[in-house]
Amino acid sequence: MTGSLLYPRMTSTRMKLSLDGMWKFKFDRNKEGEASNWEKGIGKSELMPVPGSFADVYTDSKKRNYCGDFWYETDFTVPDFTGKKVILRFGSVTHRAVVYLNEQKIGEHEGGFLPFVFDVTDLVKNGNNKLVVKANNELNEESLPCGIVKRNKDGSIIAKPYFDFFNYSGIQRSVNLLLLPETSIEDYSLNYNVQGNEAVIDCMVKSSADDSSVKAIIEFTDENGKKVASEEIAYKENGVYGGQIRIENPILWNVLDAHLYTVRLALLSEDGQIIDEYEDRIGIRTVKVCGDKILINDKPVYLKGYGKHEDFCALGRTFNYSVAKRDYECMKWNGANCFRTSHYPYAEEWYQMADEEGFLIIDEVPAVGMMRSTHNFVDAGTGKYTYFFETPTVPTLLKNHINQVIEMITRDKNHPSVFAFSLFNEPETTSDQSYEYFSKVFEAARNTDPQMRPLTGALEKNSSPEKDKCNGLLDFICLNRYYGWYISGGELDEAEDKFRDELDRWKALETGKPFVMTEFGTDTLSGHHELPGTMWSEEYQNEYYEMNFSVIDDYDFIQGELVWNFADFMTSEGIFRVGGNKKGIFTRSREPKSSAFVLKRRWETIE
Ligand code: BDP
Repeated sequence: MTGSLLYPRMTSTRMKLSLDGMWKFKFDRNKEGEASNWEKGIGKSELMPVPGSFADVYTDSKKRNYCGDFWYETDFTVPDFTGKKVILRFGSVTHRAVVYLNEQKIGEHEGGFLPFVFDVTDLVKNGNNKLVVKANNELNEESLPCGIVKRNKDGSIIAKPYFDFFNYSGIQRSVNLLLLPETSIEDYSLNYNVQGNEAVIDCMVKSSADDSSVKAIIEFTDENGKKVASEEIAYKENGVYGGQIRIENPILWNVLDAHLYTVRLALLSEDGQIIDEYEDRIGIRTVKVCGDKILINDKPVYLKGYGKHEDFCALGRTFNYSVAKRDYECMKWNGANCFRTSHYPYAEEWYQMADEEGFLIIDEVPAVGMMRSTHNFVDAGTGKYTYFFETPTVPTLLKNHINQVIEMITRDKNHPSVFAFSLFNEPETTSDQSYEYFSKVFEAARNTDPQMRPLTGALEKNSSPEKDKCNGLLDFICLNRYYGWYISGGELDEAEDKFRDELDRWKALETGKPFVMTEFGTDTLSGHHELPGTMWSEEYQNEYYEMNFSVIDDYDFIQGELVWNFADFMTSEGIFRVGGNKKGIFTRSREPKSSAFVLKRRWETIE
């Protein structure tokens, strides 16, 4: 993969052309597409929305659950691009894609939740162009997220995820063509140091050209439209520029009190002509972990909020501004300040909205399912051990994991909302091999993030204080625990004792680190009431949270509570799920269960 992961924007030098719409679409059950030259055109087909997840538009279960290769095709015409380069950008294709333009393969991408680009200047034509994508949504143990496929008697395959969310697939995010200057800005990063009433900003700009005669300028404009800094930064090497910019009396970005600056980056020719310019919205803030506290702008923050999913009726995992806006409104209404992008990086617009709202995000890579279990949540704490990190698939998996960590951090590093990266969810962490594996993943992340943000990962119950080998890698420790649901369900007194006992054992370990509860919750059928509360009723969900909060409040090293889940969401079918996972505080259509009011009362009163 080559090129820039910058969010596609229009500026005076950049044009963005959307290729979204209805594309031709076809399943390739017998994997005949390549042999039959579908890259030249997929032939008889149907229309499918792009962006979109194909599953829930269907009424037929074979199509909804389809697993394997599937193809998309569209035609487009480009305006005159003389003197420009033409970049093709996919927001994401789940889980992997091979892309053909005008019958030629232009490249491929592995990983279903991150963008990729191709420079197609030499292939794109005046007049009609044919774009064909061969996508694939199979799961295996060498790529993220992990799972397997099962072959049916008729030769078809179905996905068996080692995770608890539906395997939504397709071209799930926007596709754009970008017309850019030949020499263009490919990347930038900022790192903030606030000293007294001055922000010292380390700036990096990457140009596509290794040409020291090209100058790079960075400008910051505040919310009132006042330019507060405008400076040239020095050429280093290989197209990279670097320098420091100082801003007096900066207005800091803060939790639920967002203040953003517009940053303008420009490349100029020797005689001062603009070659390329790019604009973005950034926030000046610092993030540190100090003892058992998480500090934003040197002040401790307590995280209140959710683990979420990108999930909505008919849309599957497709980004939709109205759904996202509703989610932020619901989260603000009940006093949340944070969410985790469980269990994969979300569409870029989620982070832009968090930047504007002052939300904190734990940004998670799709490293889920590393325990070979479809019922992680049930197996957690049973001592189940699958030798996951002791199999021949590990080297390829590690390569893919590291690639996706690097792509995620590269894409998301400039968002003030992103204050931490989560590099796994509930893997086996009790072996030396798991430690060896994750130390490489963490090292890659530390080498990639210019802001050196805290790194973390969510531990399931087998990763107990006595057995876990990986908590030393984490800057703060995230626990997913279901005392009162999977453990001692229906017996909240016993659940409370067990929860306290485990936290006492973590305390005894004296990690000196902050802890965050990243998952706890109960499946609850909206509108199902019982007195006394029994499992699945709204009353039980409320009692469960009251119990968990009373425990959490007794442990000073816990610096956050992200309940599971913001809303009910779709999963694979199974005996544990009724129309999906029902642990939402809101229903799938975003109406509150009564627990939303319990959280509101609590989160509006605790700091
Ligand atoms: C945990 C997983 C999460 C599940 C949750 C649950 O991290 O993805 O949805 O349990 O059971 O094991 O609801």
